[in-house]
Amino acid sequence: MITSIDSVQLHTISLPIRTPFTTSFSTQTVRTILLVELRATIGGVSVTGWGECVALPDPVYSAEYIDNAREVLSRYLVPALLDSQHQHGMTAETVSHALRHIVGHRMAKAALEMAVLDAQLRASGRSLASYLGAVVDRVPSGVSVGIMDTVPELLRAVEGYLGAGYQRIKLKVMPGWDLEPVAAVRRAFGEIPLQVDANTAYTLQDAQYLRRLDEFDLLLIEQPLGDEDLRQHAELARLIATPMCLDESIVSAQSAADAIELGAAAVINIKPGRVGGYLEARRIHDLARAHGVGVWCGGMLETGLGRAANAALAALPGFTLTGDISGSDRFYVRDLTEPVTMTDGFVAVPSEPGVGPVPIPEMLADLTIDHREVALGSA
Ligand code: NPG
Repeated sequence: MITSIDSVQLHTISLPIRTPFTTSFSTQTVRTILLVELRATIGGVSVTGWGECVALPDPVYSAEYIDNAREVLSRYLVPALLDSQHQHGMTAETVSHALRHIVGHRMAKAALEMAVLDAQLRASGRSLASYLGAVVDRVPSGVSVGIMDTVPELLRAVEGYLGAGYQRIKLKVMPGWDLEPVAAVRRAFGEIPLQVDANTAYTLQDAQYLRRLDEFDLLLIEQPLGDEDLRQHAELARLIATPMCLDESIVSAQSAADAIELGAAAVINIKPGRVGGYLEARRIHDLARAHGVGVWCGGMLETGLGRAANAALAALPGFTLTGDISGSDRFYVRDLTEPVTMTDGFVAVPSEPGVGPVPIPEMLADLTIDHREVALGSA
């Protein structure tokens, strides 16, 4: 039980990305990230917990964006947490309940829950992997490859990742960049584990066109249609042979249950930030496993903090597909934390107390573009 929350600070950092990363919705050259640093007293000991918010600077992947996450944390979520803490006491497991009257804002809520969970795990000397129920000490590493200007450029990038040891390639696709790059990668690299991600770029009218992807024997097609198009994904899944995977559409265990029941998802990409935190992520894992639906852990270009935490989640038994958990150096020359490394195609599951490695103070200072302390008032 947490005795008191003593301070909450919000850091916004800007981390340069090695080479521009293009998806169907944007091109990223820097990753701007909001971090939550929460100091709490637990069992008479002062501990600091860190949370990473996966929201992007603009509302192009989901409705949330960084400025709004900062605002909702300061104005609503942190005050609600304090209130609940004073009235009922608090643990990481009660955070989502304490915040439930605030609608949506799952990425902001996830960051706050992650910071509380980190503090709690550090106070008890426990790793996230042990807390969640990890069954392996390393997870296979896949890589997400952005949309490029030319096919030869794409082939060079894929060759480099395969040479580095990545076990699965995910190609970002969109209208105008789909059949040709997929065919070229299949032709050049043979039977490698390959999948595609459309980030909502198609409509159901494209069904016959998307069917042409079937001949490439892909592991799955991820989120071809809009985030609210559950029924249409189910329809599309009946028209194509490539297994249907959902990302943006799955925001909770409820939406996962609906998608499974409707036949809209043969596979689910679980991103803890998107679904409101690691605890909801585990619920979705449990639900999917009970229904024989495979899951894998997605990525949002996290720093080492969220990346290591994702590796812990991906070590649960239902994560039967290779996730987007690449080494820090896939995106960053220098990470905020000690880097997460990919060795022989695997990323180690951290066993240290807490959710992941803490920010390196000098790196945090160098990368910070905004810092504010949330006024805790007299509540
Ligand atoms: O390895 O962290 C990673 C990136 C994986 O492609 C990836 N993420 O839609 O899944 C996605 C995509 C993404 C990136 C989404 C950034 C939103 C922001």
